[in-house]
Amino acid sequence: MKLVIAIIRDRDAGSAVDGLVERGIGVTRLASTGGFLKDGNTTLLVGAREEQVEEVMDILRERCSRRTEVDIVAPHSTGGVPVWHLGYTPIHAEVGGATVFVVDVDQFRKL
Ligand code: 2BA
Repeated sequence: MKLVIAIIRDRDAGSAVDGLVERGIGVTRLASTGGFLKDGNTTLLVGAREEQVEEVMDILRERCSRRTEVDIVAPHSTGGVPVWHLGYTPIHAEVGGATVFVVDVDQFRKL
């Protein structure tokens, strides 16, 4: 048994969850926030048999939009300085696709 932890864009989450559920693969959807952009994203927890992992990857590949580059202007840390001194920093980042961790599951039980 494996646990696939996939961090994806919010806009791709519905389609990815539907793709997994349609194939009978269990999934839990969590609201998360990226540390760099400090923007909302979605984390999927997918418990899968070892032989299902590539199927999960295929669904994520198919359902999560391709990576694109974005330029945004984000508030930078105030480092304790009062908020009216908040500065803004231009950030260039690649977004989209999926960041995926696959970990071994020691036990999977439903009690
Ligand atoms: P964020 O941390 O908000 O990062 C969003 C995107 O910003 C990243 O996309 C990457 O293209 C860029 N980025 C992140 N850190 C950077 C840095 N120090 N310098 C320059 N650019 C940087 P992804 O790599 O696809 O990551 C998407 C989201 O996946 C991340 O959102 C974070 O929530 C998660 N993530 C990525 N790598 C992770 C890791 N090693 N451990 C845990 N979560 C991770």
